[in-house]
Amino acid sequence: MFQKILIANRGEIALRVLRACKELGIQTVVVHSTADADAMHVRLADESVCIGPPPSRDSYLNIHQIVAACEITGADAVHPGYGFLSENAKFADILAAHNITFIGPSGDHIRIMGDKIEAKRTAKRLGIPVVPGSDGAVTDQKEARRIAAEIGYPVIIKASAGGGGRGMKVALTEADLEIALHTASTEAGAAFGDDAVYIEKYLEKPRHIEVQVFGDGAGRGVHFGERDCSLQRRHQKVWEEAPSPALNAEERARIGNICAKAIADLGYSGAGTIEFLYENGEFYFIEMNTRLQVEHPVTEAITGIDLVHEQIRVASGGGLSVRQEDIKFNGHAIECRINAEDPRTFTPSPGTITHFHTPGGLGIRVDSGVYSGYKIPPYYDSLIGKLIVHGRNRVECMMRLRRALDEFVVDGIKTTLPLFRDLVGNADIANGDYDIHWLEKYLAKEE
Ligand code: MV4
Repeated sequence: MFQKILIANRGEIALRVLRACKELGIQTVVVHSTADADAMHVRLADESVCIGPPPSRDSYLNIHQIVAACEITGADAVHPGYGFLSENAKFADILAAHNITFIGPSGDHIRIMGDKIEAKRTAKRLGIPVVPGSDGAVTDQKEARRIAAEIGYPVIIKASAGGGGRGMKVALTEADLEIALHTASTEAGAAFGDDAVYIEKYLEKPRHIEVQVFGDGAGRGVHFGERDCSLQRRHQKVWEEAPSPALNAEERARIGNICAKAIADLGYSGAGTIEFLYENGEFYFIEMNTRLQVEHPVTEAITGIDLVHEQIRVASGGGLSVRQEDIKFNGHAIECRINAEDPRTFTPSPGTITHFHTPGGLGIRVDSGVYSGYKIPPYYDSLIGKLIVHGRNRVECMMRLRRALDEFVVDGIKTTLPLFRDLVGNADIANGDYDIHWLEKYLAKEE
């Protein structure tokens, strides 16, 4: 087991990882920018190292500073959290070259999944169902027309270096295809330095369902069920839940087992998320994330398993603590992302939190890095906390969520809490009847 882990992140996830380290009796080092000297994770860590000025590129993304902080403190492993360097293959490789363990998959697996064409090719080879489309990059207009005619319109053009909704163009008919292909490719070249694009059938009203997987790096793979993350705005998830209201136990087991086997065959190590679009009873792979995700607590709530403990165990060579048959699904969980933002326009609202009171009671978890009197710096993501509610079933979960939202107090700044108070009373949400476009349509109506 590791002696000392360096946490290369900030905010609620830095605290989340710190808690897991404490439970496992591992010493903690955090790195922080000058803007985060007063942050909770800095106060609670055994050691802290200031690695630079506020802009992320000079601090949380500065690989050399982070490696130096490891050398100075004698950390033997790095947990990257999510965002920042968590899916940076070069960072994983550099740490390995310094004999520091990256708590995550190999640089090669990160690289494969970062290239969306290569990721899709790999998924297909491993037996994961993918969206019908081009087999690799498309450059030629004639070839694009042939593929689009074959799969049928509408089609979507995606950047291979994109992902998470960046660099996509929809072509409703052949008349749109030439411009869509040209713009997608030009924009991808400018944004990512890689103009490779591919074509897929455009699914019009899917849900976003993702499967939590883990590999032990030695040929074993398991799944921890799915999360439904369809409620999002501009590719930012707002509300996530597990299990998906759209799936039954057979569908869950079928897609879960396909994913677990794929992870085993890939020889993958650590936590991963396989993202699907789900429409008319079918799953279509879109991307794989090679990190722990923001919404991992809903999976923890319904399985009772600490996924950060598992990441640390696997990275240290101790293997997974569970076999597939040990993973049982219990009840329902919902996560609301509390952002320091206007609840209608989502404009960031940094500033001082004058009063912070979190809900409690059975089935309530709040993961947050803030406190009363804390001043939110304007330089980073606006996520200040997550409310995760568990119940024996979805109805109980929703009742408890409504109650928890009533107890939550965040004064001094605007937050997305009022949005959740509206959503929890909405009939479509109560019925689990929503797709990836539901929230944006709802927000447009409310204006
Ligand atoms: C799609 C799609 C429809 N058809 N691919 C957006 C994020 C990126 N991960 C993939 N995305 C989409 N890919 C096909 N073939 C619709 C989206 C999409 C979306 C997906 C998940 C959650 C929210 C979304 C919002 C708009 C579009």
